[in-house]
Amino acid sequence: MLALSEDVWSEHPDPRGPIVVVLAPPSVEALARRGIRHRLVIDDIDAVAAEERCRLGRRLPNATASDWFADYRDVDEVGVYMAELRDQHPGLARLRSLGTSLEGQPLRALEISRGGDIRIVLSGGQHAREWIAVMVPLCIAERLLNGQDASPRIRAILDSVSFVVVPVANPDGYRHSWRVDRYWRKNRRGGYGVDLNRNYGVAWGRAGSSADRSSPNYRGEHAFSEPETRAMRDLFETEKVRAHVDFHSFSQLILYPWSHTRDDPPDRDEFAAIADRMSSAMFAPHGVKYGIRPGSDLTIGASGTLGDWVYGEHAVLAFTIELRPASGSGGGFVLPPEQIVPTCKEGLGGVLELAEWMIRDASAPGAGTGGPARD
Ligand code: 0X9
Ligand code: ZN
Repeated sequence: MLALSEDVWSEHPDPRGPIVVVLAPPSVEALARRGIRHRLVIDDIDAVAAEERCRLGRRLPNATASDWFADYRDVDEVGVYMAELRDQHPGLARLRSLGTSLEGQPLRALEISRGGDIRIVLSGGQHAREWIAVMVPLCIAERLLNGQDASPRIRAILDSVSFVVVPVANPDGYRHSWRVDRYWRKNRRGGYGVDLNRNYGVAWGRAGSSADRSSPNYRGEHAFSEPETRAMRDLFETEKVRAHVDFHSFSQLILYPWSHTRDDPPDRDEFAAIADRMSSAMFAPHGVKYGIRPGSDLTIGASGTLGDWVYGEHAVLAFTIELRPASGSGGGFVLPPEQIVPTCKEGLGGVLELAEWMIRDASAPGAGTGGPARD
């Protein structure tokens, strides 16, 4: 089955469940001939991308602040918007450069801090085509900054928690997915690209990653071979981070370590308890369900992921959130723009819940002595 497919779009939380794959028409016919059960969820992914492109072409330039999240934004627009947020909130927001991508683009982070010493990193866009995973962390940053006046809850969180938001962790791939290939996943190394979420140094090279450059899961020459993953490594190595959410799409899942092994992580119970709260908070705004799983539960494992590295190397509580849609029939990576703001509300709900958990955890008796995986 997998041999017929060029690209797995999403896995199923049940290892025996169906996966969403991209197939050329002759391969679809081959499936039928072999009697493999299947269902067509999107007839023509190129037509879907062309329709989106057409819409984006008609979009008015210079979106105003109030409609910025009405549609997707390219890497340059994201950079300008991050600078605007910084300018609107001097003293609270700071723009940082974490490094430079392979093609020379800045790896930008927006730091939101009133001095709170619990640090949470929110990242998105490791996978170029997952556009909603760029918009959501940025929109969460916007809500934290602009929502605090009206929200005592956000103010209380910002008293204790500092956020570092990296919405475009793969700027070259993201630019390529806007300009050339909507379904591009990796960075742009050598034109073939490295899957950044297989390039980290915990279990690098193991199952669920590929040594083949043409694979969507190509892991690179060695761990941290890519400037984009080295920049993230430096971020986690230079400051003590307590929790991390890496946004992806799609499948509506909250994943926690490990992805590379079925062994339970030392903090399994805490992960499951936090994820449970996050999932409820994400359900609250619109009744949309986000399932909870260790990453290794998915059909195919993954080795060398960012989440496994930050947890395994730095004991950071690491979640990977797969945003909307639930499945390929919801559009896959091409999520309708009307869903950006609702998906952001869900993401914000999850992140606020995580932040409050971390605050309670830090003030609990014995806090700081840590569990088995903490220093
Ligand atoms: O494969 C990935 O890197 C993530 N999924 S995505 O569809 N956004 O590419 C998930 C990583 C975690 N886990 C497993 N695949 N087990
Ligand atoms: Zn992804």
